Amino acid sequence: MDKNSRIFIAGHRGMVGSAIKRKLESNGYTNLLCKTHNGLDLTDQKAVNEFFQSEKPEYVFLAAAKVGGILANSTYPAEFIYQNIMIEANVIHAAYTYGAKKLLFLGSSCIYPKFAPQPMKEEYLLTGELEVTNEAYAIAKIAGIRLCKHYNQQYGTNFMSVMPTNLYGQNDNFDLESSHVMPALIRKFHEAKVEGKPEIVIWGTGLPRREFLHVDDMADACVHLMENYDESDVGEFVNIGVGKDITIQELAELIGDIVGYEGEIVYDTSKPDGTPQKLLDVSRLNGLGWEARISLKDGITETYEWYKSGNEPA
Ligand code: GFB
Repeated sequence: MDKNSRIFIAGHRGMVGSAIKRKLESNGYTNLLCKTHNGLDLTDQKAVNEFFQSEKPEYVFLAAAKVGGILANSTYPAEFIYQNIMIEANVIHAAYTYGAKKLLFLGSSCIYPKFAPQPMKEEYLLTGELEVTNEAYAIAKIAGIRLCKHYNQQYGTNFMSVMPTNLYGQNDNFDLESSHVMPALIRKFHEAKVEGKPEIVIWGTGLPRREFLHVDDMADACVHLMENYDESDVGEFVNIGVGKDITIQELAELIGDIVGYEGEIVYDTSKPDGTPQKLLDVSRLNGLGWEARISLKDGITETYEWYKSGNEPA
């Protein structure tokens, strides 16, 4: 990528897209193409084609997606499968049609089988049943990965896919119904502390294990891959994570310490646990010269400060 290459960040207002934008800007890229949802509806094929025809992006970061936590995924499966499939199909096909040089598609670690051996290697994809709470989203993301693979195979495109673990950081969604566990717990602990509540409620048993990657590390990895590698180097896709996980209970205790909450933690076992463990094998990524730098404690502290400062999404 040259510093003045035309780079399209699909989803630049989301948590991941905004972090990629910050990273590209700090690396000196000057020609970033960004469109708000009102300016360009990525589920509208005609609009996407017109955008690609007029702007001819050379590099595409496909970070736009309908995302959410365990409750949103299981409550609105039709929206998750429809919107994600439409966005992926439209953007990937337009990138091919209008000759993008390279595209980076973001998958998700939840697309591996529910009971995949841990840590999960790239080759475990499609070797078993999916987790029911996010099956719709997972099917859509698998479709995106296979779109890239088959366009490369048939048309000789250079479309890479990456498989991030659970992400967190600034511009995350802190809505308690639709968010992931990290922002939900930061908010719950903060409000409980401010309001002097004697206990806070965590969903599920607290026993599931999750791996958390700060979104600035994620953006750094995406830009590193885009700058230095082609699809033939990464294989079908590459995991992006830290290679370490913790239980939801340990996460809650860590957030409680950072926030300074001294009340009790109780577990609402009527809420789903989801996949028992999600831990990525990151050896392929390490072999491509990248590893995560931001510790969980530092990342949560920074995210909590951002949350408290009342920042609006970029
Ligand atoms: O982050 P999360 O919503 O999604 O939940 P997944 C992770 C774990 O935290 C589950 C528990 O075991 C939840 O039951 N948990 C505890 C909570 N308290 C809370 C809370 O207040 N809010 C939330 N949200 N969870 C998602 C997928 O799975 O991961 C998506 O549904 C996506 O498709 C995303 O892949 C990365 O890690 O279970």
